[in-house]
Amino acid sequence: MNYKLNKLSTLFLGSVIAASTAFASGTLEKVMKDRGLTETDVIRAAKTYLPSGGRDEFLVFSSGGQSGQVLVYGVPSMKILKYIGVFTPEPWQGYGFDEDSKAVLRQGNIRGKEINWGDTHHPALSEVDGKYDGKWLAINDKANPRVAIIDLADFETKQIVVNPIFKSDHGGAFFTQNSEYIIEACQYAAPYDNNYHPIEEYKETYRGGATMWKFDPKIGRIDANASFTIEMPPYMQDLSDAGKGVSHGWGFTNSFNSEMYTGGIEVGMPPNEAGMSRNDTDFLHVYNWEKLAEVAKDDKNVKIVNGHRVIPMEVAVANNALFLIPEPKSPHGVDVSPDGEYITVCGKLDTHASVFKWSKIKKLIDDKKYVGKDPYGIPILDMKESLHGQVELGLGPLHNQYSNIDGEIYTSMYVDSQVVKWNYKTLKVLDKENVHYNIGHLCGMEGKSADPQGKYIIALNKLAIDRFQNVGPLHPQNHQLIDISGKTMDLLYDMPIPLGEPHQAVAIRAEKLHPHVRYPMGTNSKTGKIHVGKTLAGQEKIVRDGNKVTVYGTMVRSHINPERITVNKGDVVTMHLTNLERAQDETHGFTVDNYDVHMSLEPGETATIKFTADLEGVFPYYCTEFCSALHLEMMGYLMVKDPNKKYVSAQKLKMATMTPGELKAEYDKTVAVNTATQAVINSVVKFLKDNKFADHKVVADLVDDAFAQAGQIPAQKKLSDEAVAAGDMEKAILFENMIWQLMVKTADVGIRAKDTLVSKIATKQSNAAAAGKRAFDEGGCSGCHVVGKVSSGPDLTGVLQRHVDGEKWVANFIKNPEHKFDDDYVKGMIDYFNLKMPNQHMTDQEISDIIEYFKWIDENANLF
Ligand code: RUQ
Ligand code: CUA
Repeated sequence: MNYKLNKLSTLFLGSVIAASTAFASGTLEKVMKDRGLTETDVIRAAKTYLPSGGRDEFLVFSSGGQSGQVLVYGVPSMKILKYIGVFTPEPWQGYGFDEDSKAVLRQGNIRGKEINWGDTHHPALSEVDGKYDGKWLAINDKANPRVAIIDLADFETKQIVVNPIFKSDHGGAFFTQNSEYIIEACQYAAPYDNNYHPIEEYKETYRGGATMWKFDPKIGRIDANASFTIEMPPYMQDLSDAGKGVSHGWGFTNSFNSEMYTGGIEVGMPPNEAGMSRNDTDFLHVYNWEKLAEVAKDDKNVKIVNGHRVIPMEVAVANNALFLIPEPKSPHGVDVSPDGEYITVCGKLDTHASVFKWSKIKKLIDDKKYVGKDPYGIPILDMKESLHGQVELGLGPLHNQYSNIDGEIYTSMYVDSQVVKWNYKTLKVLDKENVHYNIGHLCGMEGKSADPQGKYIIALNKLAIDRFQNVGPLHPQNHQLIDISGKTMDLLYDMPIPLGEPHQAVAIRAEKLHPHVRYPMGTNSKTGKIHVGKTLAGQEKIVRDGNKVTVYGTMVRSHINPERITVNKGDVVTMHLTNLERAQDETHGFTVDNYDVHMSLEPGETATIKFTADLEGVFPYYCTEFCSALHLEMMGYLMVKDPNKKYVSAQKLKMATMTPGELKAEYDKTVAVNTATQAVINSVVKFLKDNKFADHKVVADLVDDAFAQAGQIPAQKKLSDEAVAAGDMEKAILFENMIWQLMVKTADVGIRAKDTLVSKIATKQSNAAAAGKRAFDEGGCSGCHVVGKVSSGPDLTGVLQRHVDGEKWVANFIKNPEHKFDDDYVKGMIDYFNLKMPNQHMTDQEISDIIEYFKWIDENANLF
């Protein structure tokens, strides 16, 4: 009865699928017509489409703005791949919810104050000779002046450094060309010390500056003690860039309040916006950080503020290492060309881009040719004599990126909502593309490195307005992908960013990144060292010391060891857990209900949670990743009892037990199932060996994973046999069940290995055969037919040979099955399977493709 019901529902389901896929499948023209797409739409779609399982050419690291995170997505598909917790707790990854990541997040405390958010602005990739090496990512927090370092070996935040003297920053992070230093320039000038200074003393006691964080590219950490700040006037320093090539060793930082205006609407003064943009020009700061790094080493040259080395302006000036050049007012971006010779400044209140030339600046410096000094005694160079030229671009130019074509530069126009392509050498405007709306930064492919890759520009738009479905008054941000490979730009794709306001994003060729998929067993991923809580299978234990309870536990599919923890109310509980998995992507998460703790354990990782068990009661703990078919069983109990309370033990319920005969029967049944499962595993292993799996690295890795599971079986078998010998059949059954679990896991990975191997060694499918496979799967055929196996319908391997003029016979049968229901062969099948082949209403094209697919199956029949 059940069997028949099953068949019926399959048949029913098959026809439903057939009906709905009649729309889903079809020719390109039909899809275009149904969806109202133009040919241009389809070309743009094809340029960004990434087939399932495909890989993007570039990865983008985008600031997550007010989320305090970094997000990672692919280009050209614009598929989001990851959010990295940086300045903000990130629950999924346990960032800020386990002790090890808290240790990183809390490095960002300011004067003892916990800070749980950040305003991330500018990510930067580490460089060698000005080119990205794919090793480290730095990003700044404007709100709480900090810089964080992310390791691209695992995309985790490893370090946060607080700027000890700034009260905000903006012009960071920027790596120098061999990652010697990371520049972090101030934004809103403030006193360096932590004392009160009235605003009337702004010019005397408020300061800007540029901090040069010493970076060690080998270990990927900032050395705060070897870092220093170049004191600068309170001009509100803005974006910065490090020189490269010919200008290597120098830094460039804009400013927007050389007026040193301090507002005061509440006392009847014009607002900041009026006073801070009064002058026609502000100052580009030009400084020789390489020389100042030497200067800073001598205690005589620095003053120590909050434990940090500061080079006073007069020392920098005396060493010929700090200069100012007037630049059009209220500028924003300053971007050094790939060769380091041209420095383009865009003033958001000026319609021009100004291109400064390094060789001209350098000559003025060498000749000591100044046009004057600012109130702080810093020499000023002549703007005209420093300029290569200016170009009228439009309203609100902000930022620049470079392409692989010499002289080609792309500028974002905030007010005009455009990207302008022009040439900074010939100073000619080449093309303009509208974006939607109010673009801030733009991101070229390695577009600010010494080796820009061209191809695409991403517009990081501030407003989306009408571009997406309305999701309430707070709209997503909008990243728009633009194809720049042609003579004119072409806007391809909109991606909503629902996380915060990204400022800058940086893109790198994906092949430069080599992140690992597992850690050496017992690694603390935050330090890269072996974790003090590393625990291997068999070493699990609970250690008590007064009111301190320390758990050394493990997680592996599909159990947590230990499964019961009893503590007293008020105990401080520390749990170290190690994920024993070696298999790729077998993460286990862990939480104890009600205790606000969570961690994510990647294969090989050890991490720690800590809490005071201040609530009495029973608290399940469990694995938070759906890691296997028995994930729900991956749990245990924390029981917290009050030592001052008397607990009356509950009446013991006498559970009904099985007779010895029943137990023996269940044991035999379980063993029989295991024997049968082992036979399946053996057949897979034989297939893998026969087809030389070791020749394919991905397959060999999967086979390793499978054997890691299978390797645990003998130990369980031994325990089972011991239980039988001791007459404890109940226990023996449980161990046999455990063996079955291990077998299922082995088979699961083994079959994955087999499928992967088949895809490696099968002959390549023609386009028609691939289309046929799609039609076969989507059209509902696969509901009853499994290739290589008799299932609810016959195996179709060799079907074309089963009939005279087989191709035609099969085609006719698919097109019109009812006509053959009286055919003797078909009749026999209907009786045998107790179902009739339904008419799936395939088109002639689909039928002929399916026949091609059948031919491909026959060519590879040995693999199914
Ligand atoms: S800056 S666009 Cu940090 Cu332009 Cu925001
Ligand atoms: Cu481990 Cu779910």
